[in-house]
Amino acid sequence: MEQKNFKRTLITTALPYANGPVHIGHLAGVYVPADIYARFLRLRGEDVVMIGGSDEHGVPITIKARKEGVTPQDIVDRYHAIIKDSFEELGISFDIYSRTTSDIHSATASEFFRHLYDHGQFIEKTSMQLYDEEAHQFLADRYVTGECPNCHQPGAYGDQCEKCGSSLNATDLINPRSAITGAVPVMRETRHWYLPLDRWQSHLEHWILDGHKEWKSNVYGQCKSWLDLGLQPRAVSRDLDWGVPVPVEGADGKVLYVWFDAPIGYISNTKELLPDSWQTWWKDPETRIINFIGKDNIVFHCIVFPAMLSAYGDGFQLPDNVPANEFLNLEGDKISTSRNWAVWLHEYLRDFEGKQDVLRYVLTANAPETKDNDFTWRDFQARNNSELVAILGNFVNRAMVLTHKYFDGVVPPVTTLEEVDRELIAEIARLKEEMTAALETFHFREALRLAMDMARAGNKYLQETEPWKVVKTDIDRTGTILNIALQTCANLSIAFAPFLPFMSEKLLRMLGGTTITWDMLGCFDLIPAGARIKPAELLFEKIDDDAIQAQIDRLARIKEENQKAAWKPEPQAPDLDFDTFMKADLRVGTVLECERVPKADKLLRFLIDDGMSRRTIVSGIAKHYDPADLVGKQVVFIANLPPRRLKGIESQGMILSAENPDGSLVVISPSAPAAPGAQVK
Ligand code: B3M
Ligand code: ZN
Repeated sequence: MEQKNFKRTLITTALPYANGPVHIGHLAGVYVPADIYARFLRLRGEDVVMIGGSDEHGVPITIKARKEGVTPQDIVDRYHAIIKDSFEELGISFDIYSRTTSDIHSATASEFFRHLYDHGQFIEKTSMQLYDEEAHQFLADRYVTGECPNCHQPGAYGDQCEKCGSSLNATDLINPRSAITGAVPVMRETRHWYLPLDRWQSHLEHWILDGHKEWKSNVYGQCKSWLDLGLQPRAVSRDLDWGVPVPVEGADGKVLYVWFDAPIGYISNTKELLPDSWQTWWKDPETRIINFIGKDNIVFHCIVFPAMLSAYGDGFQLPDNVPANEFLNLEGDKISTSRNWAVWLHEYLRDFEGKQDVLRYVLTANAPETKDNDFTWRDFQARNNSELVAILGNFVNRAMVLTHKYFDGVVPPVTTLEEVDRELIAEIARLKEEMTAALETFHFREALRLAMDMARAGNKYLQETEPWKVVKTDIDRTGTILNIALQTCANLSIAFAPFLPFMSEKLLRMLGGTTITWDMLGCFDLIPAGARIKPAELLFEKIDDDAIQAQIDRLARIKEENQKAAWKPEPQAPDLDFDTFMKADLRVGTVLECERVPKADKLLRFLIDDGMSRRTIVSGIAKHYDPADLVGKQVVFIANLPPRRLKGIESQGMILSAENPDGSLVVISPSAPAAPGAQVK
């Protein structure tokens, strides 16, 4: 766009694994920015296709299927439908959203492999790989976990460490374990096809390091460190029964590695959409290809897939840019599908019906463009209430309501422009320039802020011109002010169209408009004088505390469940000699009295019948019991500890209790009545 003249743009979006629904992390990282860009280019009248689809192969799918006792096809059918529907409802404007279990995809991926195979673009190698003898299966990728050899994080996957982001081979893991059975794998020989990335080293270096210095620094930096390390051959097949079969004699039981077939999905889906012209979108040098991805996908899109395309030849174009975002966290913690720590899109759409644009707004305003960012429900509420409602919604509402009030809903003409009017017009023209530059360079967060600045400028304009006062003395001037305000509303419907498509369309309809283009932005003759505007409806409504609290409570419940699930008993203490243990005098006692210790919120004072006499014991379990409930109960206590003073009370022993994963304490009691003073043996 800057240097070269392109005729069309092919936008691809990373294909989400169909092993779960999509969440706000996916949206903020890939789909919302891609959609903004696609909508922006379409508004400029450019020729665009936006390609999406589900990634339905790979180990995340088969693991999920095994866990649920269903087939991988069942899993992908379920999640593909949820993902596709929720994207559509959010207004992600794919030209096609297909899937990698389609026939056209198997045929395309298969042909791609075969072409590389026939042209000597692979090497075949026999190597030792991890094998699970209980499951009778080789363990590749996510089927094996272990300690990361780079950052030493436990639980790294066989293909990637999620902690440090490094891409791994299963055999690199320290202390590997099978994710299927937990077994310690053995080594077994197997034969695979490798793409010799080393052959493409200088080609890729030239293309990226010399040719694409304009890429985002996170993307360029990751590529550079990969290239600096020196590229190695990578296996592109796996011993699995779920995937596209390796189309070579004698390759039974072997499928294409998911990261080999998935990016070919971009091609298959283009073919499915445009059977006759797909090649133009992939092979014409005047096509510009943009891959929107998350940061964990950089190496596959910048190194592996370009090497595959180059190895294929036949005119396949490499991407012009690969805008990858960083990660979005949720309330301070990493989003995780397996820990259910996410805001799921389909659930959001159910809980916040009709508020698609609010989510799109918040995810863009807070997008992790240059560093990881945090989504919080309080921020979501604040951005809705104090930005969408109070700035954008408020301005449009004032302009429209005043027009109805003073001019019966008919757009008044402009008589003479004053300085303040010209300033607003100039301000909007300036903001347009800046927005355009930001959008062209994938700075969507900045572009959205500039769009909101237009609404701010509109509010300031009404504040300064005060049409509600002017109307008492000068109806012509009032008309001019409201004309300018309404033209500003029309400008807002254009400026926000890439970001908030539902709002934009509604606003345009209210103003009586029909079509918009990016060129029209900055014009002040968008709605003709004399035209009639529709009644003013609210564009946004306040989100109240209850709705937000319900979401915060849901997350708190999930956190608690996760803590419980992750709980493990303390490791066993070092050995104790028998004689020492025998010195401890453990007894049963009956609780005669129990009450709270004043000014000590943790302590209870017990009076215990210990068979010989009565003793006082102070115990730190006040948070877990109502003292009245303990009277009459039997407890176990250590009788021969030296007395201790707690809050001025002498405690003559220690009551035993057990600590649960959630920190709650339960008192240990005999399972049937025992004589007070009976020794515990
Ligand atoms: N499914 C990984 C991911 O969801 C993978 C992307 C494929 S893009 C061709 O992060
Ligand atoms: Zn690591």
